[in-house]
Amino acid sequence: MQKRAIAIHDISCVGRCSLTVALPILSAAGINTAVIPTALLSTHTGEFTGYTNLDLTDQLLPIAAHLVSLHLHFDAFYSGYLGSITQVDHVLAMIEQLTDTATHIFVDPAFADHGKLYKLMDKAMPERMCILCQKAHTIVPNMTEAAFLLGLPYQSDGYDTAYVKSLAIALSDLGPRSVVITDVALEAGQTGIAVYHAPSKEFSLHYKKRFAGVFHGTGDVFASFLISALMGGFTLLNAASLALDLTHKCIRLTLDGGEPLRYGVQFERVLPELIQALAANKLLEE
Ligand code: PXL
Repeated sequence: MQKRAIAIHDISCVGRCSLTVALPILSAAGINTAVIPTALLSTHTGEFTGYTNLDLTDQLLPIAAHLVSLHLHFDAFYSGYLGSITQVDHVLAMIEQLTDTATHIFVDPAFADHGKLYKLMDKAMPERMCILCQKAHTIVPNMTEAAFLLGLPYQSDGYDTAYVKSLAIALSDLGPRSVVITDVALEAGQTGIAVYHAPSKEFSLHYKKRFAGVFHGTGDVFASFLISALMGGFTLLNAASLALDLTHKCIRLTLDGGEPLRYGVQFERVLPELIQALAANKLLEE
């Protein structure tokens, strides 16, 4: 049976983030993906100015009510960038309405990076997003979001493995069984992810060479690869490792291509590899 997901993020017309990466990546993974756009922006809010922003908050519950009447089962519920704390409350209501015990609830608490809230974010967002994370099976905060969700100050460097592990465990204690923290920098010149699976208590770190620059939308690209692999039957560890490899490749291709970084990363060129990895895993499973 084809898997079905519902993805709840904004649409930024230009800049390759949120729905304009989640939809193509999940679709390439063979997942029937429904979308609920939370806002319509002309671009993302990092490195662009003068963007338009149409808030779609008043559409969220009417859309959900109609979808409920269709009696659809979603294998994955995937929320990302949310424009306001009211939207977080609506997404909490949508979890009640649109998920069942077999739905994987995947929350990317996309509200901050590099120690700062995103431009339009309400200061109350970390606290409210924490309530949404409590309902999730899997969360994918970056290091800034991980600290802010726990009410801790952001540490840009000078931390150790024990600190990252303590963040991951504290986040999973909120509710999620799987926590993947991105943008973990334990050593100069490297960047990586921390993966914690609460049922097995397994914690691991995975690194790649760090490229200089700010890569917009890579949190969304990583999360979308991760959920695609999880839906494709990968274990958490294998899914996270594949998502890291593919995201790193997107960044490398983008730097080689010379396009301004504010336009996001060339994830399109990596989709064949995602499809191949999913097909190989399926063969192994059969
Ligand atoms: O990628 C996260 C994101 C999503 N949507 C909008 C954003 C950002 C990050 O800046 O501005 C509108």
